[in-house]
Amino acid sequence: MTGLSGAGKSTLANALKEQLEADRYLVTVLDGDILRTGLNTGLGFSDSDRRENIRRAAEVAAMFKRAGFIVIAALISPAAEHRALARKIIGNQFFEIHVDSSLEVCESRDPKGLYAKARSGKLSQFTGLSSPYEPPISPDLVVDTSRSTIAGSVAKLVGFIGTHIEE
Ligand code: GGZ
Repeated sequence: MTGLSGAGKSTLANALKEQLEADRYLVTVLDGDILRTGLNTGLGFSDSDRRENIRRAAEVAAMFKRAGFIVIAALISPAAEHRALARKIIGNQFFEIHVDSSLEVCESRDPKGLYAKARSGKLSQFTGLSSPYEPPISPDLVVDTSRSTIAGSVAKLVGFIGTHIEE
C-alpha cells in the first residue's frame, strides 16, 4: 500500500488483516511507522534512506511470502523507483495498491499533528509538503479513502485479493 501520511494505510491494513484472518489466511502487516522503531531504526527521510527502508521491508515481505503469508505492507513509498525495487525483490504476486486521498484531506485529518509540525518547520522532508510523492501511474488497485468508508475500502480489497491471490 502506498499513499500519503494520513491517507489511511495503517487503518486499512489492520482492518484487512482481521478480515483475511477470519477467512483463515496467514497474514502479517508491515507498517512503515512501526518498522522505523525497530528493523529500520536510524533511517531518516532522505531519498536514499527511504530506498533502504523500502528495500528492507521488501526483503522481509519476501521471506513471509515464501512462508505462505499474505503480507500487507503499508509504507508511504513515495518514489516510483523504490516501489519498482520492491516489486523486483518480491517477484510475482506483488500488488501495488494506491491508498489515495488528497493532500488537503490528509492534512485536515493530521492524526499525529505531523502536517502541522512540517508546516511550522519543525519537521523536514515531509512527504507531500517538502518531499515529493509520486502517485502510482498504473497501480493494481486504488482505494479512495476520502470517498469511501473503511468498510467499503476493506470490502474492495478483500474482493481484489480473492481474485488475485494464488494459493
Ligand atoms: C513522511 C514521516 C516523516 C516525514 C515522520 N515524511 O503517517 P505516519 O507518520 O504514522 O507514518 C509516517 C511514517 C513514514 O514512514 P514510511 O516508512 O512509511 O515512509 S517511507 O515509505 O517514505 O520511507 C509518518 C512518519 O513516519 N513520518 N517523519 N518526514 N512521514
